[in-house]
Amino acid sequence: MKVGAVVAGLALAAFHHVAGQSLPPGAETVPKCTSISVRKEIRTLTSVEWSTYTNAVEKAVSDGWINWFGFLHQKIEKGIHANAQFFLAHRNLMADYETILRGYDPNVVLPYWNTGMDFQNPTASPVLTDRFLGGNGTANGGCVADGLGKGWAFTYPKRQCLRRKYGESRSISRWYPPEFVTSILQTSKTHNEIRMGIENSLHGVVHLSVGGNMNTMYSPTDAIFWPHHGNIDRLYSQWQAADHATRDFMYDGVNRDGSPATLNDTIAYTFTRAYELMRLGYGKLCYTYDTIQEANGDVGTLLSKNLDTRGAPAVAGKCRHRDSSPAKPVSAETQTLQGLSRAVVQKHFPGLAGKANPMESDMRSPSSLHPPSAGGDAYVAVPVPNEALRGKMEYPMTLTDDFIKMMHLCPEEVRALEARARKLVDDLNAENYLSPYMT
Ligand SMILES: *[C@@H]1O[C@H](CO)[C@@H](O)[C@H](O)[C@H]1NC(C)=O
Ligand SMILES: *[C@@H]1O[C@H](CO)[C@@H](O)[C@H](O)[C@H]1NC(C)=O
Ligand SMILES: [Cu+2]
Repeated sequence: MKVGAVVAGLALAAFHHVAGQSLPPGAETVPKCTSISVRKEIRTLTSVEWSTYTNAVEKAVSDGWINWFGFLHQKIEKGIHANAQFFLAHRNLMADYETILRGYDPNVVLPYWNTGMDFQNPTASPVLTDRFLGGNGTANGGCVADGLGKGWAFTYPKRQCLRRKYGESRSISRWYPPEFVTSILQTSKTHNEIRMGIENSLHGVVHLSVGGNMNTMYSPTDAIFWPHHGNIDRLYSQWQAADHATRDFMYDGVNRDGSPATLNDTIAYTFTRAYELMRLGYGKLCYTYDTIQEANGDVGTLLSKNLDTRGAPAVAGKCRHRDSSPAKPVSAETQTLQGLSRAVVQKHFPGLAGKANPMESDMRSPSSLHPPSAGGDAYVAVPVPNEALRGKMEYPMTLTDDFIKMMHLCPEEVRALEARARKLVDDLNAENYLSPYMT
């Protein structure tokens, strides 16, 4: 009893208090980045940004790096899925991948793909066309023949082309709508809750329904893997940014071996500890996301790809301490949720019942995919919701037992989350809701 109290006291004393935050042991040694890049939605890249990215990716593929990432991911699969390390391990993998790409071109910034915006008809997404990542595999061996994945070939795990087969074991129909993602952001109070809520839902259905390489443990060999996981990391980062003081170092749940997760844990197959990967803007995580910038009311910085924080402490401060930020914009899309009945808002979107925190919304304005004139050659789409679909949102597709097994997911957790998504859809339809993404 007494010993326990002393240990707890020491642990507390060891926390460093910096700017209102308690830093766990070790975290004070992780250096602050001197330069921050902004990861953007893939559709909003200018043609120069896109070719900077794809030229580096093509070189990494032909040099065999992509084999390495496929191998590594498969090697550590059990350590990094369905447990506490999911977000941090993939965050780390992406940072390493970006470092490799920057060896070819230092201007590379990883994009992300907001799959929620395409939830209603994934195969019609412009992202899955020749303009971006390419589409379904062809009849010729299932090999991808357009977009970024065109003609890719690997030696791991055997000599083969990049394959996709839409819906090979579950039809590629509805994904998870931004409304569901928003609900997860607003109701998750622990690291484990946000991890389960994202990993078991949109993370899984994209892997499964694209099929081919994406439906294997060497999925980093598909060009889709990286922008997809960029999106997963974005949502986790946004959830953290909604309450920096509490969530920047919130880490809980269990590791693969059942031991409780701690910030001093080593991430599977690395020398990197959890506390080094918790906070964007520190250590190897020198980036943020455009949606975080937008929610900060910091849209101007999006005009420049790299936000250099040297000599601009006001901007850096604004990104980190939401209390010092000016009033935040709440998008028109978020307002459509606020128009729902009190019962539905309280049940699914409790964050909207009080003072809405834009970080906890994934209801992104479709017009933000229409970037300012500097990116005038970017993809332009301002979808218009279809009145005929009011009250007709459909259930998201579900995971297969085989996929759940391959990903080492907990079936009860997955099925409970799927049921929750169906309840959300039922409740929205009962109020004759029209999603701005149902076009
Ligand atoms: C973290 O773990 C290492 C051993 O793996 C140990 O040397 C170090 O003291 C630990 N740090 C803390 C703060 O517990
Ligand atoms: C995807 O391509 C395969 C052939 O590789 C074809 O059998 C399948 O019908 C296609 N799926 C869709 C949804 O287009
Ligand atoms: Cu993974």
